[in-house]
Amino acid sequence: MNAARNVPILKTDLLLLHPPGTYDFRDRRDIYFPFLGTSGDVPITPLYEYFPIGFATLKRFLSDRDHEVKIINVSTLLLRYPQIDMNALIHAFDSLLIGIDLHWMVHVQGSLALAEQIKKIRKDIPLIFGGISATYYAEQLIRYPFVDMVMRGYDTHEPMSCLLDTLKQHKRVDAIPNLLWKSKDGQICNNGISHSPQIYTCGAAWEKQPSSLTKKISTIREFLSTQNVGCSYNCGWCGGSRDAFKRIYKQKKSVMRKPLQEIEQEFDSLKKVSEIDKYYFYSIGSYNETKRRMGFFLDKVGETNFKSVGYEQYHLTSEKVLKTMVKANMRTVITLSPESHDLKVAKLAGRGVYTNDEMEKWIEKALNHGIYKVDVWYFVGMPEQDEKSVMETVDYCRHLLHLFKGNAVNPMICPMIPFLDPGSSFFEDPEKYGYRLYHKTLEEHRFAMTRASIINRINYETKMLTREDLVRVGYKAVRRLMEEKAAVGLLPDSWVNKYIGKIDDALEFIPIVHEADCISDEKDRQRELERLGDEILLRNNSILFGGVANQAFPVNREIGGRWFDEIGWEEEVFTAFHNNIV
Ligand code: B12
Repeated sequence: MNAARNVPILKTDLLLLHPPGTYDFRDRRDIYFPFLGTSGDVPITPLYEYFPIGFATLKRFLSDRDHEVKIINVSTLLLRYPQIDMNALIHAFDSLLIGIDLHWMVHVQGSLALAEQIKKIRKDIPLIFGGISATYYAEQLIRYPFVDMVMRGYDTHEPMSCLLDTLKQHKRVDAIPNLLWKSKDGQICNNGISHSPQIYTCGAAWEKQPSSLTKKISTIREFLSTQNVGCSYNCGWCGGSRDAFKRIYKQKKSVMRKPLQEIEQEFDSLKKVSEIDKYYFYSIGSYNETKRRMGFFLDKVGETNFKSVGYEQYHLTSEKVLKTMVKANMRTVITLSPESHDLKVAKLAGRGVYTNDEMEKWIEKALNHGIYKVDVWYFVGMPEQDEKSVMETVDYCRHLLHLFKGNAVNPMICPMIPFLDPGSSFFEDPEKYGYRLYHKTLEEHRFAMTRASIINRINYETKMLTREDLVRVGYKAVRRLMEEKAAVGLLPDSWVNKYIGKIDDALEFIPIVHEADCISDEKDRQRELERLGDEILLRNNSILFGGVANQAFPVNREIGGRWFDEIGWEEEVFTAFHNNIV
């Protein structure tokens, strides 16, 4: 094994890699990443650095069965240490198996390019893909020459354990459930999907945090929790909705729940995290929980001394539950996502279960009960939603800001870009819902993500909004909303002015890049993009670095120390060897 250029060998059984959305984004002069990540509420760059929470549960399940698991968040690593030679790292891998997630489709280019690069250097290590998009596109994915296996399913714990046992014993993999794999002579073999447990097997063990978390003091401290997988609700744009889940995983049931003892174990591990009182705890999917299970969950939240807790809610939470939430944590944040102020659009988006009036009355009650904050999310790209409707949503946000002065109610808006989720009902039957798809296959999506223009990367348009509109109207809406927030004093003028300046720059520069990217003659296109290269790079470097901002907190905070910032090696390796591995 070659300990290339001073990177210590990273020995483990399973090495899980989370790719950046675009590999290798550093020094790219031919892809423009405009300011304004497409994720509003979570603190990430346009590389989408969250890895699937399933990495954490896999690590726990497999470690308990004597399989060593290490995780590298390649995005985090390259953002924090831009000089790193990725090839040197790949040379230092020493694992039985490498796993790459293609959970979110936005990682399509990054995951495939990373796999290709690894295979060029390390033919000796088998490579497996997993995640929602990997399951949806499994048959297309396995055809790439550098992909050896795809593990399908929403719960891959047991099959992955069997696979590692089998690899350790040098046996054949033809009995591993859910596996799609290639034999040595390149034949594609399908083991079928027989492992579909009616529960979600396992929680994470949070007490063992990446070294950066315990050694660095970062301003972003959060944990995330899901008590189930799938969804009870059926939003047509969502690749994890009730129908999408059933379709993708071929299931009759649409929600699989974590056993209560697993939830309990997760909380026990959280209680052991040092300074847990400095962490925000983000609960997603508790809207899928039954009353009894939600009660159990809230008891556990109450026993754990988080700094603050956030719950995403589908309906307007009952007063009884609100009171219990506040009792469990004084700084409770509720996130509502009506998606549009217009009830007709909201209903078509799978929401619309309360009117604006009902929501306003509810917010008042919730705040009176001691709810600390209410975030209200709106979306751009929904059926029957035109530019006028989007701007009226912003007008409505303004109304909310004035009605609830102070910072307790924070409306936000986000364009649904770059992708309409593959596997969602709108994606499966676009015409029926007023959508048109530009990219359908895995390869079309991969190629799209290499396009210089964000407009060309988008995979859909609606009857009401073209791809250009989705970007322009989406950015304009965010811009106006930020102005409204400055006007009511929710955000400081200086932050907002800086933010708006960057949006304006993006709104000006996007059409320039788009025009160049649409030149049909390949040589002319490249020449024109090359001419813009310095300008593109300058802008990319201003967002792809070791800091991150979002709409909710529009000021850069340090990357590193988030629960998904695992980097495989000890942090010192990179600080110490930094100069040598350039
Ligand atoms: C919780 C959640 C989040 C959390 C993060 C969760 C996390 N880190 O895992 C937050 C809020 C941060 C989030 C963000 C985003 N999300 Co989200 N999210 C969800 C949600 C609600 C639940 C996911 C869940 O419960 N997973 C279950 C957990 C327990 O397991 P798991 O992580 O899936 O892992 C298991 C398997 O998938 C598999 N597996 C996964 N990866 C791998 C890799 C290998 C090698 C193997 C073997 C197995 C494997 O094995 C694991 C163990 O069993 C779903 C909706 C839904 N109902 O599914 C959307 C969903 C997954 N998100 C989605 C999207 C689009 C996003 C964003 C891109 C949105 C945006 N524009 O910003 C970002 C991406 C963030 C990033 N990567 O940086 C889409 C994905 C559609 C698609 N196919 O692309 C979904 C389906 C719905 C939606 N439209 O919002 N999300």
